[in-house]
Amino acid sequence: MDDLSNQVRDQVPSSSLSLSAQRRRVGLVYDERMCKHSTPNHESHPENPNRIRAIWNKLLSSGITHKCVVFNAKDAEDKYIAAVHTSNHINLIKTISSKRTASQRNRVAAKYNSIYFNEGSSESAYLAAGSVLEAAAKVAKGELNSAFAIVRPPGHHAEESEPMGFCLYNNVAIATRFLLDQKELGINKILIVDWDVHHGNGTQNMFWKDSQVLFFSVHRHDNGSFYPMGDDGSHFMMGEGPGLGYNINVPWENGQCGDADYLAVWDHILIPVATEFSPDIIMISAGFDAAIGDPLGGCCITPNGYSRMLKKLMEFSNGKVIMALEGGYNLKSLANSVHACVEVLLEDKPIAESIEVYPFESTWRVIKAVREELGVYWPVLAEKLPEKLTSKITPLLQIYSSQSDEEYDDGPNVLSDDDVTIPLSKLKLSEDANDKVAAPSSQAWRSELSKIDIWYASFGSNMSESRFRCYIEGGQAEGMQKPCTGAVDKSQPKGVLWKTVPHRLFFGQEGTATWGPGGVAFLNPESNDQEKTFMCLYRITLEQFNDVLLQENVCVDMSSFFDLDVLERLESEKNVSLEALKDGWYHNLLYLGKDNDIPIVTMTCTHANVEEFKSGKVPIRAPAKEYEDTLVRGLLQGKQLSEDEARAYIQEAATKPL
Ligand code: X5A
Ligand code: ZN
Repeated sequence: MDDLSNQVRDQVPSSSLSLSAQRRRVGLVYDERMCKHSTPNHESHPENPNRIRAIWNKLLSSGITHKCVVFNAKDAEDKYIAAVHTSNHINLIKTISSKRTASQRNRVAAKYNSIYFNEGSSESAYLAAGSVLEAAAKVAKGELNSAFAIVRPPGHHAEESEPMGFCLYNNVAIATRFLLDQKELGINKILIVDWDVHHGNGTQNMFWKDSQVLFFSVHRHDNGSFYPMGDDGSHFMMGEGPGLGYNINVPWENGQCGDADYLAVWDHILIPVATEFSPDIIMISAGFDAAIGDPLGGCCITPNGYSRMLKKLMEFSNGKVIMALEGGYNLKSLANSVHACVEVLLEDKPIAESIEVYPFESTWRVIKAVREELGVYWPVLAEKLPEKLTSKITPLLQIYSSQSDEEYDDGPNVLSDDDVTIPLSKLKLSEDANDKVAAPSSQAWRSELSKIDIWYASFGSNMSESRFRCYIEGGQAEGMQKPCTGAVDKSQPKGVLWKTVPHRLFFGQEGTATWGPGGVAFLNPESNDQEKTFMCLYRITLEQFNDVLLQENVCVDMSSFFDLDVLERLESEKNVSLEALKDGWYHNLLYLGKDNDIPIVTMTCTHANVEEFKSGKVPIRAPAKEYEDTLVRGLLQGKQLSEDEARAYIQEAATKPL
């Protein structure tokens, strides 16, 4: 690994710091070989190799790797894996690369929940587990003060005998078991903090009856409707036998939780219990999919929030903390969050104070419920929280939770769209408290843009009026898996109009969260007289259109949006790609002329994306049945085509080469 040649490798950092001020020894494991695990046909997937590359690039470019002890991964030994997984499971993961063809692998993967395999999967899985184990061993032996293992595939969903939820081996569980089993290390009590936005079902089960391991997981639960679904993540799941009371779940009722919510859980559940438990070492299942801007999580922890959560944990076990990457799918947010954590591990920079923000009402409800259940086993929790504390709340923000036509990994977006109070910490994406805020701090643009009308031209599922109305009024139409929040201005479109345009309609992408496997509709931004695409136009305000754009795209940085300048540029340039929405698939605005002197605008992919479709880098793919039905319904409602004609129209768009 060339990029490591300048790193400090397994040696005391040569620094000019005096002995007493000697920097803490922080290990970092990264190994490019963990990028080998990827989708078999390069289908896009949130859990992809760029995740760890983005982290590593950020750490390299910031210079922080030079302050750390960097080491490569090595394979976990089967005997350590076997302490938490069955031999069948080990066999499966071991042989998945070598002993099967691609189609056999796909068939095996299909038996599991949210799993893909390719020829690199075995190697990556062994390295991920081995990295966490090695990092843990070095910290336990005192060679390092703490460590961060930048690994993939993640681990916490992996069960004893089943890969699941992008996880193959349960890396943290393997390392935890190892530490306890190596008696000479003298480790008898381990706290696992799982702050990934998803419940760590695998880890919970593996230590269910174990009182040496206190498993703590805070995650979205949404009444059992958030992945991994069901009751396993409820706070009534407290362990069994000797392990009773040593399993603590904090299940969020909703998304949008941020720094204030997590820190309240720290202050009123985790920290008091950890004080009582007094762990010998702490493992963190460090997923960053509760981070601001994450497409799967819908929460909004900032890098500063992670810093403060981590700092509080470093007060235990003499700061012996091993962090292992789990989820985290917004590359920018992921990299910034990890960087902030490594800074905290190094303890060479004070953590920025942040303005006071209160938790949600639902957060206090959850905290109270957890304290009530667990108070039986942890007397520190039994005490009732003072009313003057729990009455301090932030109203739920207006945040769009979009899982619409966009690609699988472009899910809910954190938007910054509250009219009066925007708690700053819920909006910050960058690491420093003083850095720019990820949203226009005032909502002044709304009143200006509410005076301008545009035609929003839809060619996909929004042709179905009931479907589109969800973007304005909020709600869930047939076939949609999640409700939309709607626009701030919920007034009806002022008109509906159908037109055809000389642009090519096509379908691409591997799948979407809403519609399942199958392509979604795009309009080639290049015009072509041979083509004819049906468009349903809605007359709405530019303010409303911004809210539609935000529900349709992932937005992590609302520093630019569709304002009058953009409208002017659009009329002259025809295409404007909105930088703030570039993580979404529909961030290219396309100008299609005027009707009644009102500009007609649609959103689609960019020319560059079209090239990726043409080259096969991103697959052309027919729409899923549900999605096709919605399009056909739209065309029928609009009286544009008969059902047969509509099906043929979609069929042609789905099959004709670009
Ligand atoms: C590790 C992790 C998420 C699985 C979501 C499946 N897994 N829909 O974040
Ligand atoms: Zn996760």
